[in-house]
Amino acid sequence: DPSAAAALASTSGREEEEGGERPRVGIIMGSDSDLPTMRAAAEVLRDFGIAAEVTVVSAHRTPDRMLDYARSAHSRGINVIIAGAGGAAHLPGMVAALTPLPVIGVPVRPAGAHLDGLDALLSIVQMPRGVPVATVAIGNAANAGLLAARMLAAYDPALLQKMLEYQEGMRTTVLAKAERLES
Ligand code: RP5
Repeated sequence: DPSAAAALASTSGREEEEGGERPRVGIIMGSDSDLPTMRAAAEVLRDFGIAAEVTVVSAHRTPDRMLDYARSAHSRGINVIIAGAGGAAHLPGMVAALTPLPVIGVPVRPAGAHLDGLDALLSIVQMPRGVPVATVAIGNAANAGLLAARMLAAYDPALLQKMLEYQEGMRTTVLAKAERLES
């Protein structure tokens, strides 16, 4: 899909331009067709001011690239990897096998998929003991971004403060809605 590919290039370019910082989160996906889902993770991280890189790495179609990416991520300064894939979603688990970094898996529901993303969810969540992948709900890349932000915030007081403010924002939004409903 050429438009998704263009969006992918501009997302990763923008991240580099904006902060000029080295990326701390690697957002990877099995195909550019996963971008409409995975974009939410990049947006959350941008809102928290966390530099991220975005690219396509396929366990099945580019296995050598997956090996290189996963083995080198920690020495390049990446702290957390978010990996999304649909169908036989082996990318997050294989990357977790190859890196010491925390890996967050996003089950993607490809357009027109027969199993509605359940195949990807089960492929990602059922990891054997010793090789953890933190799996979010089908299609919920925003939560993957938030989880990565929380991991980094645990060691970063300024980021922790932003997370508290984000939570407070949710609380006040919900309370305002409840009040409107009750009135
Ligand atoms: C998976 O196959 C990808 O992660 C994607 O969700 C799915 C379909 O890929 P395309 O055929 O659209 O490239 O590997």
